[in-house]
Parts: sequence; C-alpha cells; structure tokens
Amino acid sequence: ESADVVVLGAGPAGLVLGLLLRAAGIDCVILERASRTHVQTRARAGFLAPNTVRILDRHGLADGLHLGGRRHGTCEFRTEDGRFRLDYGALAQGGQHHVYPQQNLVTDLLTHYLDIGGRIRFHTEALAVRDADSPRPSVTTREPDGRPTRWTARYVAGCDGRHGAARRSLPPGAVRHHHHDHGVTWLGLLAETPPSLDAVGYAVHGRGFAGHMARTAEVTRYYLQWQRGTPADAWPEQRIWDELDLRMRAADHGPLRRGRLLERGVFDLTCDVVAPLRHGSLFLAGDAASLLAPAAAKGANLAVLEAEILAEALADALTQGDTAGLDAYSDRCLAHIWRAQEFTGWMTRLLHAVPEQGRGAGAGSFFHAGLQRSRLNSLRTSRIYQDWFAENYVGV
Ligand code: RFL
Repeated sequence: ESADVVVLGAGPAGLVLGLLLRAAGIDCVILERASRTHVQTRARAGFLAPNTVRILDRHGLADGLHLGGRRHGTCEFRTEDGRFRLDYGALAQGGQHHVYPQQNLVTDLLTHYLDIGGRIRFHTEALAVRDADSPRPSVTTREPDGRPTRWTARYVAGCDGRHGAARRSLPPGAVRHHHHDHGVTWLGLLAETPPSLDAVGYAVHGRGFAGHMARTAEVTRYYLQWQRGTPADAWPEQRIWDELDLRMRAADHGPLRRGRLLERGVFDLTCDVVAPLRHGSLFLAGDAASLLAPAAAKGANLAVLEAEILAEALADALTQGDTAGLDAYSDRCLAHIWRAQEFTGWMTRLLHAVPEQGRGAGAGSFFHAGLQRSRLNSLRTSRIYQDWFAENYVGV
C-alpha cells in the first residue's frame, strides 16, 4: 500500500498534520496502533495556549473548544510564606489558556478528519521505518489481522510518541538524543469532582509538591509528588485526599471538594530532545521529537505547533517541489522546543527542591529548598519576574 505521506500516530500531532495535509489536497494516511475508542478517551493534557488556539482557529478546527472549553488565566501558589495569586492572563505578554481536555480535542480532530475524507487505520502498529535516507521510504506494519504489510511513501511523519517506531528506526549516530531526569516523580490523579479553586493551584510543601488543575465542571486533575518506585495504588483514597489537604493547606485556605478517583498514574518527570528532528525522508513531531515534563503544560501545545509547520513544509515540497521548509523544519521547531524545555526545567525547580542537574541531593536538600523559596519570593514580589513568568507560561 502507499501514500505520499504516511503519518504514524493519531495524537494531537498526527491528527493536526493529517488534517492540514488533507486540506491541502495531499495524499496521506494515518496509521494508529490503538483503537478509536482508546485514542478518544485517553485523558492527558487540558491547558491549550493562545497560540495553539490561534492555529486551530486558522484551520477551522476550534469550534469544539470554543463551545466546550473555558478560558483560564490565574494561578495560585501556596507556600510556607502564605499564598499569592498571579493573574497571568492580564500580565504583560501573557494571555489566557483554554481549558479543554485533550481527549475532547482529539475527538474533534478525528471527527473532522473523517468528515473531509481522511484515511486512517486503527489497530495498525508501525514496526519500523525503512530506507528513511532514500526518496522512497517505507513503513512496515502489523495490520489488525496480524498480517505484516509495507507502506511506501515519499515522506514519513513520526508522530507516534516517545516509544514509537519512528524514534526506534533512527540509525545509531544519525541524530543526537539528550535525556534528562528531573529527579521527581508525580502521582497523577483524575477526580470526579468539580474544581476547588478558580485557579491552577501549586502547593509547595515540605512533604512535597501538590497541584490542582481544572479539567471540566465535573472533573479535576490533582498531582502529588510521589516516592519513586511506589505503585500508584499504594494508598487508599482517604489517605490521598488527606495528603492533598495537608499539602494544599486546606485548613488555612479552604477545603478541597472530594470525589471518587477515576484514574491514577505514576510518572517520573523526565524530558528529552532528539536533534535534528529529521533523518532523510523521516520527520519527527510532538512527543516523538521531544518529551517535556508536564509541570508547565507544554507538550500538546508544541505538538500542534510542530504539526502546522511540518504540514506547510510537506505541502510545499509535494505540490511545488520547494523543499526549503523541510530543510528549515528541524531548526525552527528546536528553537521552540529548547525554550519550552528551559521554562519547564525552571518550573520543575520552582515546584520542587531539585538540583539543576536532576537527581542527586533531591527534595529536602537545605540548599535547593533555599533556592526554591527565594525563587517563589521573587515571583511573589517582582513585577518583571511575573511578566517573564506569564510570557513563558502561556507561550509556545
Ligand atoms: P500522543 O498523544 O502520545 O499520540 C501518539 C499516538 O501514537 C500512537 N502510537 C503508534 N501508532 C502506530 N504505531 C506505533 N508503533 C505507535 N506507537 C504509538 C499512540 O497510540 C498514540 O495515539 O503524542 P503527540 O501527538 O505527540 O501529542 C503529545 C501530547 O499527547 C503530550 O505532549 C501531552 O499530553 C503532554 N501533557 C500536557 N501537554 C500540554 O500541552 N498541556 C497539559 O496540560 C498537559 N498535561 C500531559 C499532561 C501529559 C501527561 N502525561 C502523559 C504524563 C498531563 C499528563 C498526565
């Protein structure tokens, strides 16, 4: 089988790319390992930056989020020195987020893609990208019936995440791969309860970080800094809520609305960057290009931005033979990626007492706790620091 562009993965990156290619009249297909139900129900991101909304608006893909999303522009820090709020949406260079669950966005994108006649294969796992350094690359797959198949293409877009086939197919030495462990682990929770604050809540506590993020009127995301290696189900619900109350200082600032925990997941705050984002005819976008710790909510936003840049470059190459956009793709995206990585690292050190180089002294270190406290105080008192925060917090 064949297509001019074979896109691996139907997350935000792959779907935006597929939509824009299809709208430009390019012959493309999306190969997705999971089922349609699985991709439409996977709860992850929720905070979409203004630039992401502009991109989706530009291509007529934002109706759902305008209808069902909510604008959001405030965060609240709770520290041993009291609490303070930053109205980042109103600070210089700031802007508001749209809160819209990633699975709703993915559902909208997929519906739209199918409506315009887009081709997609579910239950189709890419095994390897072959001959990427030639003008006729191909992708070997395991089809739903288990049959091995080969898809030939002019270009392959690896939007299949960190553990996907695109990354695995890069020959040793073809790209550089930087991996960094922030040395922190989070327990991510989805609770069936309305948000308890009208702000993103970041609690910095001697027992570790706790976070509160709205998702919908009925569902709220919470995070707890977690002992690495401890399973997600180690604590009963009651203990989790008690710990959230303690770290969020509910006794001082008001109770949290408790509810059933719908989902729990443990993940280490790690990040990585692949550079360049290209090997011959294979291009990487989204988490396949760079993974970011979720502390600053950048991953899905970068995925959408990279997909737009790549779609335009592929369309120029395929319709006009102009490959300048493809040649510039990696450098353009890496500038955004490094800026997001830098801010995410800063955010991670703001919320946890971790050393610059990740692991090592870890949370609780006297020196790093002092730096963290000073950083929080600057954020509380310095207008210039606040403006810098606002610009980076919503920027992609
Ligand atoms: P996705 O969404 O992971 O989609 C990749 C798709 O590829 C498929 N796949 C394959 N298909 C075929 N063959 C193979 N061999 C394949 N291997 C994988 C997968 O089934 C999947 O459908 O990647 P994409 O499109 O690059 O999008 C990236 C975002 O999903 C990710 O960066 C964000 O979710 C990160 N993130 C957040 N980002 C934000 O911008 N704002 C947030 O508020 C935010 N919160 C979060 C987050 C990530 C979290 N996790 C995953 C730890 C909160 C959490 C808890």
